[in-house]
Amino acid sequence: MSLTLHGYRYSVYARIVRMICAEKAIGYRWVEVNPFALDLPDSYLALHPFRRVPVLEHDGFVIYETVAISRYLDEAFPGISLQPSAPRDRARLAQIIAIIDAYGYWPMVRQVFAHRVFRPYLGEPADEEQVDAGIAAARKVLAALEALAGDDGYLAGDRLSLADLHAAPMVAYFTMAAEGQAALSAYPRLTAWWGNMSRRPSLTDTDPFA
Ligand SMILES: N[C@@H](CCC(=O)N[C@@H](CS)C(=O)NCC(=O)O)C(=O)O
Repeated sequence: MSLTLHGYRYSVYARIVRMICAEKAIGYRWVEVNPFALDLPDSYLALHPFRRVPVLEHDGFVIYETVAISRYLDEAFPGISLQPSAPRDRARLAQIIAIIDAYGYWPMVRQVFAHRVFRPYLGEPADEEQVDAGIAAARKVLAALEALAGDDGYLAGDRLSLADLHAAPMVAYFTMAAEGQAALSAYPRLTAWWGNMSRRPSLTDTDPFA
């Protein structure tokens, strides 16, 4: 069996896939790709025409888009199941992941984390307006997730699912910013959820800043 994950060490989307592999004890070969590089080789663009990471290759089967990769890994490999079976729980899982992708990634990662944490880390200037706009937009996402989260400490259903693993890398980056940490603390269910998720080995073992 050959499994290769093309990803960028700082990518939250690649980290989602790495967390799934960790939770299901799936071994893989990691190929580092910086999607922001201007000189991405044609061989990579043949795998991902939209110049993003991650891409998964499994015995010649190539797939990109994290939602598709996540479901494939959960369904094609043994280990704990990361998708509920009840239709409403499955719908909730899909809804939460869609909210995170459509409304959460940009403000939490590309505005708050990028401008408060990553640019300063690289010695580059931060844009305070981006941080402020990101916090304002992220509050709406956090409020929505707070309202949807389950009673058992997980986002969808009563146990760990792809929804938790999709959210965790983005919340990890968001809360590296003091403003992000403060914003999250206004939401008690999410704060309790994050208290547990932030200690999971699948998250801590994939921390690019550790
Ligand atoms: N819809 C894609 C999004 C992946 C994505 O945006 N990855 C980021 C890194 S976290 C990336 O490759 N960014 C490069 C860019 O924006 O040019 C997925 O779900 O896999």
